[in-house]
Amino acid sequence: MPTAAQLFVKCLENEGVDYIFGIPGEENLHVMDALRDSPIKFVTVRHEQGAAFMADVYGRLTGRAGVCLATLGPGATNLITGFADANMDRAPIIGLAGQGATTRMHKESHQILDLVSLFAPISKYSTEIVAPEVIPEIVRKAFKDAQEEKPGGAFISFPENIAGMEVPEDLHPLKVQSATVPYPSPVKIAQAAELISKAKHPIVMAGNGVIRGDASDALIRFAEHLNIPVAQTFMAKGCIPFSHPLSLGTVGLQAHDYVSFGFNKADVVICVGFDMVEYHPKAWHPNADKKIIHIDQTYAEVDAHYMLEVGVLGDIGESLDQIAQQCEPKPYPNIDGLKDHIIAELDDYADDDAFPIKPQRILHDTRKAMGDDDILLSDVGAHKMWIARLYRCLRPNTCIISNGFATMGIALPGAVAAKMAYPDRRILAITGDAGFMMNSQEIETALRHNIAMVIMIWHDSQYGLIKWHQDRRFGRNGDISFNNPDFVKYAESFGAKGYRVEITDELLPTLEKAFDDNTVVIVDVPVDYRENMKLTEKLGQLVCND
Ligand SMILES: Cc1ncc(C[n+]2csc(CCOP(=O)(O)OP(=O)(O)O)c2C)c(N)n1
Repeated sequence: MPTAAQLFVKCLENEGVDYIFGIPGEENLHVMDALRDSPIKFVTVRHEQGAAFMADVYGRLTGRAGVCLATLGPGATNLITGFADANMDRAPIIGLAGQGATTRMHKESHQILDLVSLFAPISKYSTEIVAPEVIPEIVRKAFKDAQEEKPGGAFISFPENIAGMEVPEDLHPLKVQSATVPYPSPVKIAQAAELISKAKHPIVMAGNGVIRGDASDALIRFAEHLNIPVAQTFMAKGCIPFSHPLSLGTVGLQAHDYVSFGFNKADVVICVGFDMVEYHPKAWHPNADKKIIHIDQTYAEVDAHYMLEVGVLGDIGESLDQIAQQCEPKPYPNIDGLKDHIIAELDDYADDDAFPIKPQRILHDTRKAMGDDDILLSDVGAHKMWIARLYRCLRPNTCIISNGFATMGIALPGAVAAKMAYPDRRILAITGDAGFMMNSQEIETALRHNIAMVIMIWHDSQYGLIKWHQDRRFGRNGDISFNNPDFVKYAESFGAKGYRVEITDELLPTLEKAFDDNTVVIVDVPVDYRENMKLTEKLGQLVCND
């Protein structure tokens, strides 16, 4: 008779799981042994946080839940940060942890923690397998909850004594039924169309829900048919190409930016797949005086600055197409000036050979090195703000930014998962030196799995974003500096390659060489973060004339 662990692994196979990222432990020996007979590949990592970030990014890129595994107690607590990141960034993720036997869970006992309660606030579903026969239901429910809108985390604690129990041969995984997205209500479609028809200056605010809902093409059709400009949140980059004449670029930097002029002028804001965990409505709607149309698969969150005029629930692409059919096109909006500033910011620095290198020049050269479908993963810090503003993203899911939980340390392990999901694309992690050191151990994992990826470190020996905030708020800073290892030698000590850029014009050729090396390569890039406060000052002086 099969064991409960074998049935569990069959259920994972049934869900289409390709990889499990994790660290084996004593309490999941049965599961690990069952994996020996499974096509699922186990990716042994060097820290459970790395596993959770890999599952996070794998889930975000594929729409299928990424799976991470740890042992009980300290293994499970190490999963928490990456798991919480996935949950708040709306990436489907399954967390699996071993647990002590049910016969010792009622008392103080070695390494035992109430894991179900620990994961409850950071997941949509958190449960324990208390009997082998419920495994098919638990696994199906976990994947269904994790993958359906809004996606997020599902956690399963698997006590070791249950995992070793025998189960009847006729217990099978449950059938996977694909989610049906509801059709939008014709009444709501008509209301939204009427509001847009009457609007003088409508604007679209697109969020990551557009990409998750595979509605990017519909969004472009909608914008083109009605001549409505589209701003994107950090996590929606690429839902409309930056180069599209109706794309306003990215919003989300709390400071006043060029794109926000579009919002100042707007009377109707059409929020499509927008998620306020990313960008608080108060930041773009301070006077709560505009009419909001919410188009999404799920209900809008309540917020004093996000009171709806109309909510259209259901398939996003379908909703956009139907609304567009019921509206007359608007006159072409006068928006050229807004994006021109951003384009000029990049182009003006194309030949800037000052050293250390300015963020604008780094991103200019980075764009040149990356093909349209290649994937850039940003870590969290000042570099993320520059990437969000200036990286000209052309396709959905080609610039991955964590902006729900906004967790440092995601980019390097995320890049490992991105390469596994898309082996034929160039994968670039851009990270600060602090975020890099948080999960640099996964370089070894990447090398062991023959993952080719480039890790570009923006080197300033400081928590750059925090210095920026301190300078901006208080005009002085402190407790933000640290020392770094020699990143080139550090790379080489793993058996990876390392390059230090010492002349600005070497950046692009170094990046090209790094990709051609076809292994794990660190590119150490000294960055000139004096540009941070210059940007703050420049944006602070912006005056909106219309
Ligand atoms: C895990 C985690 N810890 C702390 C923070 C708060 N935080 C955000 S950015 C930042 C500094 C990042 O420094 P670095 O990685 O060097 O990037 P830089 O800002 O210099 O580009 C900190 C401490 C966070 N977002 N995530």
